[in-house]
Formats: sequence, C-alpha cells, structure tokens
Amino acid sequence: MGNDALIGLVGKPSSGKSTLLNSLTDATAKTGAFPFTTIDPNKATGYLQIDCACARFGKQDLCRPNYGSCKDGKRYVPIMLLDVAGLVPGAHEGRGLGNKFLDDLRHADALIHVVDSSGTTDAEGKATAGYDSLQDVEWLRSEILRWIEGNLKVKWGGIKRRHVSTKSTAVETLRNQFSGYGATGQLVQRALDRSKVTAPLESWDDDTIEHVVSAFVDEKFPTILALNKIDHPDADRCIYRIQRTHPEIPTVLTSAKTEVFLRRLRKQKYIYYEEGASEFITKLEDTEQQYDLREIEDERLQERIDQIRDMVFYRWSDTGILRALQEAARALNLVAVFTVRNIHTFSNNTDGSSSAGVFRDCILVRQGTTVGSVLRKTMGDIPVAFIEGLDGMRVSKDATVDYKKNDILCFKMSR
Ligand SMILES: Nc1nc2c(ncn2[C@@H]2O[C@H](COP(=O)(O)OP(=O)(O)OP(=O)(O)O)[C@@H](O)[C@H]2O)c(=O)[nH]1
Ligand SMILES: [Mg+2]
Repeated sequence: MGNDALIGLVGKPSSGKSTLLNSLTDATAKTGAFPFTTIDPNKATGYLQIDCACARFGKQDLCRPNYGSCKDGKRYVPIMLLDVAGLVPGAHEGRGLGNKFLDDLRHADALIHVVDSSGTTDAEGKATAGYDSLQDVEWLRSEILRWIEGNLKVKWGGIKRRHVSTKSTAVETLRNQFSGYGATGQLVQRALDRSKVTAPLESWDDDTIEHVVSAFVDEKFPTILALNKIDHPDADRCIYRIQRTHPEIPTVLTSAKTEVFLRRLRKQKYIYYEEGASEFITKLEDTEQQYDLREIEDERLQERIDQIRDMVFYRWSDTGILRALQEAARALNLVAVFTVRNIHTFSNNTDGSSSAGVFRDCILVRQGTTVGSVLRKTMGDIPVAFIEGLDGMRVSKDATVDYKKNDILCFKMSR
C-alpha cells in the first residue's frame, strides 16, 4: 500500500457519502435526497493534511511537492477515496444493492462510515423524523461481518479438507481465502493474533469462525465514524448517544454539505475560505480589502451564510471534513515517508542543488513498514547500492519507518 491507500465511504443511503466525496475532492458525484442515488462507485483523489518534513528544517519556502501541495509546512498528500452505493440492513443477503456494494469495497484499506446524525432518514435512507442513528453504527458493521463470514462458511467443508491434506498453517489457508480482499499473510497473522484463537483450524466451530472474521474485519477495515449533517438542529442528540455508547470508535463531526457550499462560494469570490478552516471571511469582514471579494446582495444567501456560522462554525468550530480524512489515516497508522536524491539538501537534483525545490516525493505507508518495502514501492526492481537516512547515516532494509524515524530516505543507486 503506497499512496494508493484507498479509503471507502460507507453508510446507509442518503447519509451523505457522495456529498462527503465531493467536499474532499474535485469530484462532482451525483447527490440527492432519495435512496440509491449512487449505484456505481465513484473514485476520486482527496488530500490528506500532514505536517511536512520541510517545516522540521525551516525549508518551507523551498518545498515543491510533485503531487499535492505544501503551504507553510502543511502538506496535502493525495489519497484515494471510494464512494459506494448505500448499504441497508440485510445487504449481505442481497437486500438493496446488497452484494454489489460489498464487492466494490473489497480493496478499501479503511472505512469512513458516514452516519446521518440529523435523524431525518431511516435505516433505508427514506425521509423520516427523530430516527435514532445509533442503530446504523451497529447494523452496518454486522452486515460487513456477515458478508465475509457467509463467503467463508459456504466453502468451509472444502477449506477444512484442503487445509488438512496440504498441511497448511491457519495463516496460509486464511490468506488464500481472504486474498480477494487484498489481504496479505501479515494482515491475516495480525487478525489471528487479535482473535487469540489458537485451536487448529479444522476444529473451529461457527462461533470461532465468527470470532476470527470479526478480528479480520477490525484489521482489514479500520473504521471511523463521520457523524454528518451537524448543521441540523437535532444532530447533537444523536452525536451524544453515539459517542457515549461507542467511545472506542473514533468519531469526527462533519457537515459535508456546508463544505461543498463554502467551496462554491469561494469559487464565486463571495468568501475567503481555506478548506476545513474554522472561519471564513465575507466582504463585510474584509475591512482592509485584502481578498478582493464580491458583495453579497442576495438576502437569502446572506441568511444561509449566517445560519452556517451559527449552526456549524459557532456550535462545532468547523465542517470537520479534513479531520475525517486525518482520523481515517490515523486508524490506518499511516506515516508519510519522504524520498530524496540528496539527504543533505533534501533535493531531487543529482547535483544536490535545491533549484527545483526540496521534499518533492512523499508516500504514505503504514507505520512499521520496512525501509526495504518503501524502496520496492518507490523504485520497483531498480538495484540500489545502499540507503541513507538523516545526516547520511546508513539505514538497513529491515529498519522500520515511523513519524520522525526513517521517514526521510535516500536510495543510492548502484553505478
Ligand atoms: N443538512 C445536510 N444535508 C446533507 C449533508 N450532507 C449531505 N446532505 C444531503 O443529504 C442528501 C443525500 O446526500 P448524498 O451525498 O447523495 O447521500 P449518499 O449517502 O451518497 O446517498 P446514496 O448514494 O443514495 O447512498 C442530499 O440531499 C444532500 O444534500 C450535510 O452535511 N447536511
Ligand atoms: Mg451517493
């Protein structure tokens, strides 16, 4: 998983998945206040905000990312997002768009479960009032579990026989079964460790299988909640209930619709706004005319702006959408690794000069990934003589990466 880390947006119909995708990317996925607006998945590039290595060395002015951007040490690294069709209770048995939805998700590395916290849509995404969205948090996970469990159990007899006859380990057998989800042996091993199941695979009963699948889902699909539609006056009730009942699940409060709207106003030059910031400025506040903004003459537009200030910014501080990506990246333990051609100047020029900027390349990998694996992801099979870390110190291929540890690397090619 290099920068091709894929974050899936999941949730019941009409919770705001496509709106969240649009708010995080340049996508223009169709949105609508009726269930199953999305049928085929939408993939688009979002930008994860991280602390760039340039700020550690006071080189913000020289930082020139090849992909994404960097402003004053805040770097925006591309990350792929996938918005899929809505999921309804019973999807694993084919209800709604059932298995199609679930199949589209196979290759996601983490999930953002978009929850409609306004209480205005039921479990099927139909308009209602006072719905308790806490239920959605619970059944959604269970649908994913039952889908994977179902796929495994239909073949269990054969899986068991082959496991015994080939004298395979549990990791080998499960890796074969879970390869369709892009699972590696390491991931399966982590899932088994998490499950604490040590009994031989051929003796597993239904409960044990369920337990192992649950651990696999936790490892394969780390999930965070985006409690969306916080601009709605009833949202606080639902937010309180979910956070109290599930303090173990990371949550972010979002208003995807507000973010989309503010970005549109910015394009039309009505406001100055930076993605995810905790304020925006209209011509009224721009007393020194720094931003060359248009006057808001439409009363209804002014009312909507006032309402957003009151319901989102005053109550919740921001639209939350950037933090949703950051939380997902944290759940995945993603670390940014910077690869440079010259470890002393951090440039990519062969002569070491910074004329074309510094820290041009950056990839996202999981914490604990080995330096050798970063090498393969960035250089493929090109032979490398040795690897340098900060101050030109040699780094072994077996060393692992973490924030501020082996996260700036220089691969020296063989001549
Ligand atoms: N008030 C409010 N409405 C929102 C917000 N986000 C999305 N919506 C509205 O919710 C409705 C559904 O949004 P979509 O983004 O189409 O929802 P979806 O989850 O992609 O729905 P399906 O594709 O049908 O599964 C639309 O009318 C959106 O405008 C939000 O933050 N606040
Ligand atoms: Mg949609």
